[in-house]
Amino acid sequence: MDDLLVIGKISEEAEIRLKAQFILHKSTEIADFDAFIKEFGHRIKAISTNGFVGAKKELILKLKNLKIISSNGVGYDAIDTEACVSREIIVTPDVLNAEVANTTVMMFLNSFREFTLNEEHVRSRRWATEGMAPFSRSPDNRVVGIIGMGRIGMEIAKRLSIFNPSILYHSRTPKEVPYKYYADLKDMAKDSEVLICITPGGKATSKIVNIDIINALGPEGTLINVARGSVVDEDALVLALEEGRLGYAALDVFEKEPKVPEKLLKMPNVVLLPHVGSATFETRKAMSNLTVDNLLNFKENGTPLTPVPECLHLVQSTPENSK
Ligand code: NAP
Ligand code: 8YV
Repeated sequence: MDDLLVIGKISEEAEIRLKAQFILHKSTEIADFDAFIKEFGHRIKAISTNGFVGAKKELILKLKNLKIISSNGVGYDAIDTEACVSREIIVTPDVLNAEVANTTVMMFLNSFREFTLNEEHVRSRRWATEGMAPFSRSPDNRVVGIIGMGRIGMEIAKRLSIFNPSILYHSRTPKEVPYKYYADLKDMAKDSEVLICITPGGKATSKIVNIDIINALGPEGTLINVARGSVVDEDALVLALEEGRLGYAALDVFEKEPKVPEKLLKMPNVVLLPHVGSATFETRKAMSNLTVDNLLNFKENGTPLTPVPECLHLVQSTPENSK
């Protein structure tokens, strides 16, 4: 049996399925990790991890016989792709598109209809003492710019359609979609009332939403980030909200999770979520199943089901990959 290093928590069901095919080493039960690597490192052929913890370069380089890293999630910015040139990275795309899009729609609605503030008006008893809560803005007929028109971006556009938005989008290449394409992000920000970030994280998208983009979105604008904290310049965002150069923000992701800038915690015009885009029982179960299916398929046939583009050449190379 091959040895599998499990980084982070996995479900009971996943553990049972994996145990039937691998010798499991759970990082949560390893007291001295360096000693573990010295003793067992050469035996580890596979890693199971998640989007939060990923797999660091130092670890990947130490595991000489590592062939595959299976990550529970679609973003793999926490896995060092450069260190992985000869190992496969697999993720769990598509099974979470609908859930992450639902979360985004909730953030969009909450930004406009201010449910959190309205709820607080009731809980604090101000409804009884001060009367009706202030009006909020309608989510209907807005101009919405989506940064990243991929699997999730497309689902967001689809699910927002009941609010009759004009959808614009920015990505590196135009897609076959019935929305207006902007090669220039700043031009799109100028034309948008709402900007939604749903690109991968990592170097290529680091702080692409910078002060210029935030200023272009403007004092009535709403920024929604469900991508990665790294995509937005968080300091510039906080300052713009403070100075009224940006109207609203709804954030599911942050630069240094689980740390959230203190100033944001006190602002009434922001919606803050603890990275729960895909976090429902149903979707996390589907993601977990796909993480396991990938590993089992790799073990049986040498090919994972959903490799990331950087690894396609490895998948196509030989059916003996897992040997
Ligand atoms: P995807 O299908 O690969 O789509 C990514 C989109 O981003 C594509 O349209 C791509 O188009 C665009 N893009 C990539 N690099 C770009 C760049 N440098 N500048 C502008 N656009 C760029 O990915 P997905 O499945 O939709 O997932 C997107 C991301 O969402 C994940 O990587 C993850 O970080 C995040 N996510 C967050 C949560 C959460 O819980 N908050 C959950 C799931 C996923 P081009 O290649 O043409 O540029
Ligand atoms: C999860 C995510 O929070 O898939 C992603 O990229 O951000 C989320 O679905 C995370 O990956 C769970 O492991």
